[in-house]
Amino acid sequence: MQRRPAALLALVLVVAAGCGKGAAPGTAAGGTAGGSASGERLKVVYIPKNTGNPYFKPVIKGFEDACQEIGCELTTLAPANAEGTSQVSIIKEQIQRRVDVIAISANSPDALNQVLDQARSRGITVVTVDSDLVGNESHRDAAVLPADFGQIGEGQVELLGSLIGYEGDFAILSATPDAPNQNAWIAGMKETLKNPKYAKMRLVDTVYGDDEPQKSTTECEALLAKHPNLRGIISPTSVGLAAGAQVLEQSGRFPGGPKATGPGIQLTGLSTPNQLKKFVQNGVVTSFQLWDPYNEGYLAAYLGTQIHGKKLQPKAGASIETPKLGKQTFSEKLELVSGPLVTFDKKNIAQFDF
Ligand code: RAM
Repeated sequence: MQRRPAALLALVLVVAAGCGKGAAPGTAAGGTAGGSASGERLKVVYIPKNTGNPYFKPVIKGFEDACQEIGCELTTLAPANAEGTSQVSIIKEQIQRRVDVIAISANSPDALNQVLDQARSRGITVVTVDSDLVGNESHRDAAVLPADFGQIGEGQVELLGSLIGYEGDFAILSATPDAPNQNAWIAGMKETLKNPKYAKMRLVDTVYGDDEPQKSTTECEALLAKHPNLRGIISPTSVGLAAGAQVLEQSGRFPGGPKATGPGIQLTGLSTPNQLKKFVQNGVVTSFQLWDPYNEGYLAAYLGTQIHGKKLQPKAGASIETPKLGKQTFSEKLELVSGPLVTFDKKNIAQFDF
């Protein structure tokens, strides 16, 4: 996992501030290795899930750095919300613009199939990043995932289990109901719960904050009101976990908190260290997990441009090598894993800045 200096982080914020639907393209200059046959630099567009989510800033920074190294031209455009069809019109515009590579963190496992097929029939390379077309993988060329999707769900259940003594009611505060990555991780959690080790943990509710801070806050407050015996919450979304931590702090029901019943409620999930630092340091959240989102963007830029330039043909067992991340090998579903999954707690969180 990389620890990037504060100066670089500030640059991310400046560049990302200009990103959004209709915003001026963020263009990274560089060498010529990513040039098309005609000698022009390859045009890469990255489409995150939505604007205003700090998670995507380091992903974008990874794309920018890779495009500097490769010599491709990068544009980032995101819809205002993470609803299932919100990315369709952006993809259509990018087909018109004749980009070479579309990299996308998908908001739906299937609503994009048709428009992505259209893009590919025009010679555009399509790679997914962070959120894949789960079950519809044939509509993209390849994917970058942060970790094996099954393992993320398993890791989350094990982490919560270790925090609550493997016993008690818990709920999930997710992103949107369609989110392909969260849904795959939740499926992994449910599978894991079948293991006798977790027989005394009971999933009592799953709610959706839509990766919006306000909706996530309201949904988390409702969970606390509805389930007085709740021992834990897993929020496998950076937006949900940050909002949930705020709610739990205000409720006083965190472990050792003024309104805690017994051992209190353990809130965990996936979020960025910078969003959670304060809550780990003041004891509202004990531990949570993530990977470095930077690696996803960095690897995806190499993946998309190498496929487009016919330097790489994705197939199971084949591999790609990048200057910063070394060698990675494709899975059966043509996924690359940028990883690693890291657990953050009071002991290590100060070391991370993203
Ligand atoms: C949110 C998004 C993203 C996910 C992280 C953990 O920012 O839903 O796709 O990877 O959480």
